[in-house]
Amino acid sequence: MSTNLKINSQRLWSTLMETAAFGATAKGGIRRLALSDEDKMVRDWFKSAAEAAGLTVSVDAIGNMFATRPGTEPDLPAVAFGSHLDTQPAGGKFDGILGVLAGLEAIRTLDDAGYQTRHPLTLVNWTNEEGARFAPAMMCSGVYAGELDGAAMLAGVDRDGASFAGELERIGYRGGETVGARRFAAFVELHIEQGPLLEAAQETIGVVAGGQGLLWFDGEITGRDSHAGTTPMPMRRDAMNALAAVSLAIEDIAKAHGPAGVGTLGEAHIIPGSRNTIPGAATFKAEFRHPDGDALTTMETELLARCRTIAETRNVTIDVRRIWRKDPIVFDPAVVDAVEAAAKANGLPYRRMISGAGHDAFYVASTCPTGMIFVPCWEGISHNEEESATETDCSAGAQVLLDTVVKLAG
Ligand code: HGY
Ligand code: MN
Ligand code: MN
Repeated sequence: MSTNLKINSQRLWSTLMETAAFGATAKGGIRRLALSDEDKMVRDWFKSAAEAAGLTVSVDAIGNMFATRPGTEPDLPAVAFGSHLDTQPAGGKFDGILGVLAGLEAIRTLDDAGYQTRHPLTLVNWTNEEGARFAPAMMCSGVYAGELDGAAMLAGVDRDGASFAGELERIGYRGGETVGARRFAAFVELHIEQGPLLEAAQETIGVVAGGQGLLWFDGEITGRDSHAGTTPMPMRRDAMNALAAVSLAIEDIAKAHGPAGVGTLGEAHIIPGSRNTIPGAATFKAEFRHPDGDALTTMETELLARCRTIAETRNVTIDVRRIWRKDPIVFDPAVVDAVEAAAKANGLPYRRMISGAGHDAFYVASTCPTGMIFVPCWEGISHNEEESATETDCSAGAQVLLDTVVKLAG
């Protein structure tokens, strides 16, 4: 199925390196939190690059950016592709960004060839996929899909109290398009695997058949501040040690539901934060993931039970609540087959697999036939400034994306 349309590897790579400057960190990564000044820089870059490629750019009321190329049959729904441009606090150059810039490269290749598809094509930058500054992750594809409430998301605040709506206004990307107004014929997302399987197997393409489910929790622990020197150990109501017990309980539960189950307590604050005051309070943010929805439910039940026990034995209160659940998803067989056919036609070693990481495609899948393409990343490392991928693999992924999109768009 490989068309004679060949992406320009060097041009793709140079866009990846150029945009890595927006939020570049000293260690070679990117800090580009959603709706930050750095996010604005890359959005502005993306908008002008898209318009220079002849695309019409529209922004919806929650900041999702849609860049559309006309097809020969304008009444057909667009075939869409893309990903996200925001990053983790200490993120890498490829997570999300590859999917957007490979989409731009696909458009540029079609322009060079003067090739027009039947369906219009729409390249998408989804707002706030990471959920690092404003929870949850995959937020604005979730609102687009009608699975997250837009007003509630706009009212959300970051740890400094800045509101999502205010920040969206500030960077000038609170657009006029109604969220969810447009629907696609299909959506394909290219992404680095963010895990070790493809690299270890020396395979170039992951034909992604689905994704595991996620649970996110927020929690507060309340004990009592007291003097580190004078308070006998049995009398302490130490919120830090209760926090440690909660974190180890999350690890226990994940392992008990292994090997697929995973659990992380990734963010915490202890109060008041003085070496010689026993911490009287702590807040934490945690998550579980599992490919099976019932197992996720059991993991949540077990966590609540463990928190009750920890609270009683340590004489603290623990308030823990689930703030987000995304069920496991299965991608559309026809789109998955189109990705597999493109990998085969390009003679690329591939495997079918499910995604351990969450992606905007997980939400878009509830609105139209959807699939994903993975390429390897170095040692499977991601959400890390050392995240890296090779030009060869990125270009192979972009080629499979182009061929898949052309197949779906006619
Ligand atoms: O958390 C995730 O899986 C995604 O990288 N935001
Ligand atoms: Mn991502
Ligand atoms: Mn990510």
